[in-house]
Amino acid sequence: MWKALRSRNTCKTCAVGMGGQAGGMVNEAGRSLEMCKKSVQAMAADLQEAGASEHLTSHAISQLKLQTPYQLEHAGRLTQPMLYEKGQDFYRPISWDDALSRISSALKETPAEDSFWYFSGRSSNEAGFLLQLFARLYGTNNVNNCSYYCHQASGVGLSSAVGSGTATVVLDDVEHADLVFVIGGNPPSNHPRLMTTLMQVKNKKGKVVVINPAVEVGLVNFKVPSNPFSLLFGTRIADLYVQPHIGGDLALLTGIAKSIQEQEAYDEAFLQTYCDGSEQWLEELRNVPWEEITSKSGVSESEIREMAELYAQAKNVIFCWTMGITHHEHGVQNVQAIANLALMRAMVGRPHAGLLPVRGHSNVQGIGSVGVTPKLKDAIFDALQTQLQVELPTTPGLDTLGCMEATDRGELSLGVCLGGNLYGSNPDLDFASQALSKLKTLVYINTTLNTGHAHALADQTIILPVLARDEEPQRTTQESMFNFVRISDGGPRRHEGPRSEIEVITDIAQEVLGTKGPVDWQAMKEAPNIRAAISKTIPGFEKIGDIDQTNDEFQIGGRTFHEPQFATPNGKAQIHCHTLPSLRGDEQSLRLMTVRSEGQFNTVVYEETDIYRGVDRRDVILINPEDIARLGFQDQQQVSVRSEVGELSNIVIHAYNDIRAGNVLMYFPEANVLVPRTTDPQSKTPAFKGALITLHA
Ligand SMILES: Nc1nc2c(c(=O)[nH]1)N[C@H]1C(S)=C(S)[C@@H](COP(=O)(O)OP(=O)(O)OC[C@H]3O[C@@H](n4cnc5c(=O)[nH]c(N)nc54)[C@H](O)[C@@H]3O)O[C@H]1N2
Ligand SMILES: Nc1nc2c(c(=O)[nH]1)N[C@H]1C(S)=C(S)[C@@H](COP(=O)(O)OP(=O)(O)OC[C@H]3O[C@@H](n4cnc5c(=O)[nH]c(N)nc54)[C@H](O)[C@@H]3O)O[C@H]1N2
Ligand SMILES: [Mo]
Repeated sequence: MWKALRSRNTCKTCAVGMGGQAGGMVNEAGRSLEMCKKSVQAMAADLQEAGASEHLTSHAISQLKLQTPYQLEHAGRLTQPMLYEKGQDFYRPISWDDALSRISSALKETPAEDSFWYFSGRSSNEAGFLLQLFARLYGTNNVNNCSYYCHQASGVGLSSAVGSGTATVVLDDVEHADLVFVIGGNPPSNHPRLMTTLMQVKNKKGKVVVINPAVEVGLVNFKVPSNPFSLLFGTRIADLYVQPHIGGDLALLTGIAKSIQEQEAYDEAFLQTYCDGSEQWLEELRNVPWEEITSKSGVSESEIREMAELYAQAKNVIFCWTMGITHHEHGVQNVQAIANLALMRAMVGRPHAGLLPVRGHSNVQGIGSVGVTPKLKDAIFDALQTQLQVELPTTPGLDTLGCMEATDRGELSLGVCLGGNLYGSNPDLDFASQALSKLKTLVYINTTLNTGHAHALADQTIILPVLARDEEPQRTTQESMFNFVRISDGGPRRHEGPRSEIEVITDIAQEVLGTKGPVDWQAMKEAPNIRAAISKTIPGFEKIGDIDQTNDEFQIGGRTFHEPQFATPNGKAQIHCHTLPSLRGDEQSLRLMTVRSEGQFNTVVYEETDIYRGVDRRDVILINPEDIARLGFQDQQQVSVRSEVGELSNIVIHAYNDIRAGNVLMYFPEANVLVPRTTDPQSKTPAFKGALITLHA
């Protein structure tokens, strides 16, 4: 374990960007040597014995369906291709040759437009680039990634504001900030390494403001493991902790802006010189009544003014946010409101200040950069056509939920999933199972088992076992949330059986498209050749072409804004105006957020306990005692939880003071049964934090 964690590979968990050539426990600034429990757990999962294949042959589908994510994950590594055919009770092992030829035949028989291609964010840039290229040459743009269930609203919102969809800052900027806003995220649990950076900010007398309907203990006080003082006494994190209602952020952020305007603490010259749209926005801020802001956010005027006061006094401010902002019907508007607030005080377009969406999977950003999106950026589309001499489809491609819905309508018949758990990460799980079960062929490319392998079965379902990042025979690359490209050395395989993602993709592509096409798939088996193609076609990735010689990990060009020159067509940032949405719900219903516990990574559950929230089981609903009394229930009572799309029975009420009354918390992925398929119209991100539920004895 120790050796594996320190090997020269990018960390497998979140996108803070640990590892690469500095070794798995060192950050981008090359400074701290840090442990994170989640990376140990993810590594432990990959260090598991083989077992998943036997698990599938010894358990009937009906038994697998009863198993928890924990049981499936702990069945061991997948080492053999597995096949399930409708009507059978069990999966059965098949040879690689058989699996690949079944997949190739299915692809040849299916019109390309009837297929979809889903990617998680664990795979390498090289595998991502290759598979999206293959899918397009095969003939479809139904290519998307887990970002559509994650930070898509950040990408769309940021692009609309500054012309580029990722962080505007580098790690060093955050370390120099004197104020950091942490909005809608739980980094102690989900981005532990970011806590070291927050501690550094605090140690230099900087301040942290948290906006979150729940008080996350680690944001109040955190023990940074790599710092002995912090480990013993803890580091106080939040200077101000504000609890809006779920979905109240847009009103709250508008309120802070209004207060800044009232105190005339905004930078009028900056807005006029470097931004478009500020006049109308300032006018609207002037007119929006405080009453509307407080009732739609659930935060008092005095608290909002206190936040604005801290903001007005700060010189270098970083705004970070996570799923509490994006998992809403107005996710893009939330992100735009954060950008407005930052721009109004010239906090974008210079060093030590800016916008930082705290990304999820370790390479989700890279997967998006290298073209795993339904619509390619024009520059990439043109470069692929001219540099690789290929002809790409121009039909519109579907987003992730779009593919699920088209599948349910019977329009798609073949799906390929590179990693992830498409079923388990979906809203409305019953629908997800029903939709995916209508496919003729479903291909899962995974390292371990998950709930999708039990609940989402096509006529023919094939699971291909692959190597993890640190077992790859060749080097691969990943991109962090700071737009920094890392090299992973790979390493020795731990099991006979799994193949490299690159090998699997090129084999299928060669079989389906033949050897005579414009792309030499045989040559693409060599990762440096893939990098050469990426270097020629993906803007900002030019340096990746020499990386095998130079060994230089690099910052992607054109994304970090240290000057007020933005990536929009006229170089100016755009300010957006919004109508404030009302809070959801009424007297009887409660606003539900579906979130992660400390013991899980997305749909993979490593342990049942959530140490931060002090909860030792997952079949719970965390409710403020006021709501329990008001609705006539008791702490620890078993209830049914209902929403417009589903019901979960035998859920235990857990009295929880740290959540704002009127709002409740349940764990993803179990609670996905309750989440409707409501999406943000601009980003297509489901409102995983915007469900309404009622309780029943
Ligand atoms: N240990 C661990 N690490 C992970 C993951 C994991 O599952 N486990 N997953 C990875 C991935 S893919 C991602 S995307 C990130 C996710 O990282 P987070 O976004 O931190 O994850 P969530 O658990 O969804 O937490 C959302 C937070 O938003 C708050 N929240 C909910 N609704 C609202 C709202 O309306 N407004 C505001 N202001 N806050 C709200 C919740 O109280 C909670 O603290 O973590 C990554 N890292
Ligand atoms: N209700 C609710 N739903 C949500 C969310 C929420 O907060 N609430 N969060 C959403 C978010 S932010 C996200 S990102 C999605 C997560 O969506 P996904 O990325 O689809 O799901 P994961 O659970 O991360 O995928 C886990 C699987 O990845 C496979 N895997 C791990 N490493 C590798 C590898 O190196 N290669 C390959 N090929 N496979 C590998 C393993 O087999 C494992 O079972 O869920 C979304 N769904
Ligand atoms: Mo995510």
